[in-house]
Amino acid sequence: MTSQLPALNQWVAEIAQLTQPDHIHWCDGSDAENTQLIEQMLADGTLLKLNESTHPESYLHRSHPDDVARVEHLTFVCTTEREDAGPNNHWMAPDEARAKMRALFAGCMKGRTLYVVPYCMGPIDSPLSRCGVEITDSPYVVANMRIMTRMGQAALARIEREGQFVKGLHSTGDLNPERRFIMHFPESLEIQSFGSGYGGNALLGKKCHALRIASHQARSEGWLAEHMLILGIENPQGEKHYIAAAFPSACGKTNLAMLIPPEGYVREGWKITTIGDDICWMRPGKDGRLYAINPEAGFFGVAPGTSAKSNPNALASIQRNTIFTNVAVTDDNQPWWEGLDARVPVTDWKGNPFNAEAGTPAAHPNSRFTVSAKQCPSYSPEAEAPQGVPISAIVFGGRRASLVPLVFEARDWTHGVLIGAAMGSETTAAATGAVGVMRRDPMAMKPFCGYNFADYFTHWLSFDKAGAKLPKIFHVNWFRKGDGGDFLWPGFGDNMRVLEWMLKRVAGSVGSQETPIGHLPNPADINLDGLELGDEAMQKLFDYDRAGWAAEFASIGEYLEEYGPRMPEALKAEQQRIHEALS
Ligand code: OXD
Ligand code: MN
Repeated sequence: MTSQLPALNQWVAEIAQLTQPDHIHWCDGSDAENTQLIEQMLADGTLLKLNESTHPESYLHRSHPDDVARVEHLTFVCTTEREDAGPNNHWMAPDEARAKMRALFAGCMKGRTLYVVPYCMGPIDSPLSRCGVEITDSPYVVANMRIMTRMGQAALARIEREGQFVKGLHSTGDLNPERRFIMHFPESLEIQSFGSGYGGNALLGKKCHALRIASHQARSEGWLAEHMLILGIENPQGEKHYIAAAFPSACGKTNLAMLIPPEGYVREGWKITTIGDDICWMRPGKDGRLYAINPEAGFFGVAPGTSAKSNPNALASIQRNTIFTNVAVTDDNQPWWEGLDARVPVTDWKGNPFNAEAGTPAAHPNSRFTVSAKQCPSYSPEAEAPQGVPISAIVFGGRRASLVPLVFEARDWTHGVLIGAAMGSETTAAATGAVGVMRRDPMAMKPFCGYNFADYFTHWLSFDKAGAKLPKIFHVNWFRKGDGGDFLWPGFGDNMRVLEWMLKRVAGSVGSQETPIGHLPNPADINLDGLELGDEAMQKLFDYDRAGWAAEFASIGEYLEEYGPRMPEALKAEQQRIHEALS
């Protein structure tokens, strides 16, 4: 097969010439094709079948033990000018990167099949969607892309119509970490990834396209590509609002997106629906509001910690038709991970007998499930709406054991952009490297912004113009700890209480405490019925520590300075104003 687009045929032919595959397969995304690929992967051990009666049509994949997370130190943005990638990215000159990758790709598909994977990020008929083609030699990647994107025939038809697509080239190579690179060429809309089969490095539609390349495209076309979940809230009167929320990887985006409200709320008729759990593309509509789509079609969620208590909707979603990666297995061949339940698995994520005494986890801390969003009980039909959903509030949040209160609201858009730019969080297992180290992660985009953060903040500020009806911006911290080291806020379903307060602020129906860091809630305006929060919790969740924040703002000032003269004056002025107010 070939396509009706000469540019696509020619690119596939060039790559085949370079990589020398035994076969070329154009993916149509059909059930028959998927079945055939699964059978092939079961036969060669790439997939293992899980318990058919408890988890029908579900499979386990064990990745190479050195290939279990995104590799930020091997991820590059290759712009002509180094400054355009910014201090937030690793940079390599495009010619040097192309030569390096050419050498790695030369002959790398001998004995393998080259798969051509046309995909669409976003509903097929949405003007906000963008398409790409991934060439890969991994059937595991093909099966995952089929779940995570609109993949196959319909996407190819749109690509042929539009004539434009992001070119992604991927090979698992020999999985040698010394020969692993994830390169982005935003100026020519290209991605090249070699030496990893892990999700974020290999499913090129996700982080590489929908965030790094798309953020660059969005800047030039006047929209935003963000690392945000999107959820819908319906109140008992039937009014619907949509909230987009940015949190760093493995900080509970999937849990918040699928939240089940506390009993009292359900009784009153509140409902949460899920549009997306990881990525949000938004652009101003004719009425001046921001309209958002989820460019993905599935969830690539972190398994550990997912349970009937923490996220019943996610657990219900992954009982069938699911690909699990690097989880443990029980004696009756069910997938298992830390935090799921009290059972003890027999096999760990590497396929070795599990020894509970050894003190190491049975599932990899970054083990994942890949599942179609349509299987989620809270999935909203609005996720398929071509025009997207209007956003009422944007939420930024990180993991902060100290200092940062439960919730506060920005005074205006510029202040909100500063709140996003100043976000800090403790690192997690979603990327290789130390876990639990506090780092600045502006808008949760540190690993994903395809250009200089200073230009990115300028772009964010530019949305505040005549006629714009922008969402309110909030900051939350579900992870505040007490002096004894325990979390002070119950989190999960109880986060609904904070969302309800946000909607009251959007409606203008409650006041707040004005402070230099923003509007803090009057605790009486947040529904805390049924919670037992002690004095320490009330004080740390709802108050702010002036001296601590003065030090934080000094550090935010130093951080902004790292970006030099490109950093927008308006943001620096906002930082200085707040810093002075705190002194
Ligand atoms: C993800 C991540 O996989 O952020 O979503 O790492
Ligand atoms: Mn993510």
